[in-house]
Amino acid sequence: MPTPESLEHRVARFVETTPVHDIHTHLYDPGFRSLLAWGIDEQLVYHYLVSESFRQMDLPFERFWSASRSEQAEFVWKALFVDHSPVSEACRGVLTTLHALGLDARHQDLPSIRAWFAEQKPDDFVDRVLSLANVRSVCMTNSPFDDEERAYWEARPVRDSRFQAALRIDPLLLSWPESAARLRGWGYAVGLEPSAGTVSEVRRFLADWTLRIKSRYCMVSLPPTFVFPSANDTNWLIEQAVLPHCREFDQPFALMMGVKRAVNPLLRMAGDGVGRSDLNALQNLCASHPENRFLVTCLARENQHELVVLARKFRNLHPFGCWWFTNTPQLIEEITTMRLELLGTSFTPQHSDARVIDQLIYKWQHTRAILARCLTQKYAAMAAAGWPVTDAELQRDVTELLGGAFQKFCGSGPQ
Ligand code: RAT
Ligand code: ZN
Repeated sequence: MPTPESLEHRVARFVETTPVHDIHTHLYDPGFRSLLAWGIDEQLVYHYLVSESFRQMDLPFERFWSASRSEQAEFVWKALFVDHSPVSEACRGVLTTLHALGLDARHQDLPSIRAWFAEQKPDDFVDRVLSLANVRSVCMTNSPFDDEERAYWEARPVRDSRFQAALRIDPLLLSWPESAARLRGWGYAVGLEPSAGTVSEVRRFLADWTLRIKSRYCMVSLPPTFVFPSANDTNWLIEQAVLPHCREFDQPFALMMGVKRAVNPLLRMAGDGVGRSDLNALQNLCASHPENRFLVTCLARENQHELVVLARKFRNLHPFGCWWFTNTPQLIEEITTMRLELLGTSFTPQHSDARVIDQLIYKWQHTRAILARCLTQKYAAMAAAGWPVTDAELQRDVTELLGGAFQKFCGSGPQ
């Protein structure tokens, strides 16, 4: 008689074999050649690692920033992998990724790892990574305010359906006077004040880009100082332009709350920090706009419990991901368990935030292991109370958690 498979093993099997829809990344459609980052040097200059490496080297900031990308990668490699043990989550990510690709980071030096990557064909590599990470599709972060990216969209690219678009509008909502000038330059007749004409032109801009890129949702990251309602540009733009736009296109509005940009400008894009958000703003948004849907992640650990409690009160609120500084094993486990205990399966536990396609491998391998552990505990507790989970139920739950609940929450959208 074969021994029955343990619950732990069964849950891990479903979590590993169910493809994920990754709902927020900074990856690009492989057709956007210069924008799609891959390879060991890109992994090493990931800003998560850059900020850690400055703690372990004396190098002046300017010396690092004036170095070539490959020299920067060498600085990081030496500081974090050679001179010290690669203990941190971002360092471990490089190890997991190289290991999964069949490379022995311990016994190969950086030049030989580079030589291996140099032999890969980009398109084949993308396929291999998606398959190793068991990722079905990813949402990109697409900004009309990024000149290099805008040029690709204006050339009407042939799309790879695995790479879905999300319209990122931070400059529109957070730097209105400058963005208004850019909109005028692109032919939208906006003024600085929220007149009916300006609002309708902002909506025309949002509609044009939603249709051009076939966006699934609109997205912004917000500082801890965000309040709603309030008499400022961010508020009238959200209330009069973004929310009506989302209703018209039957799409959620995604808010990433709690980032303090450029806490240390010497670190450039590695210099952002975290602050506790005032979730009264989110409560007010959800309560005053029940016909809108909000996808929300919070950067501060201190906001996680309040976010989950709010989601119990508002079904138009869908928590997602363990974002950036909360994407560490201990916090993922804490946050995911809390969400399961208070929301069941009606949330999306994780997004990868990958900037380098290779990172999909480690982000999902690490998250899957924790998700399986959290779920096993919950199913064991259910079994102890007389409700052993069936395979069909397990598959349904895992599918929901790995993107299915998000897809339902998104609605059909414009496609
Ligand atoms: O996690 C990150 O890579 C951050 O730099 C941010 O990009 C953040 O995820 C964001 O989308 O603003
Ligand atoms: Zn991001």
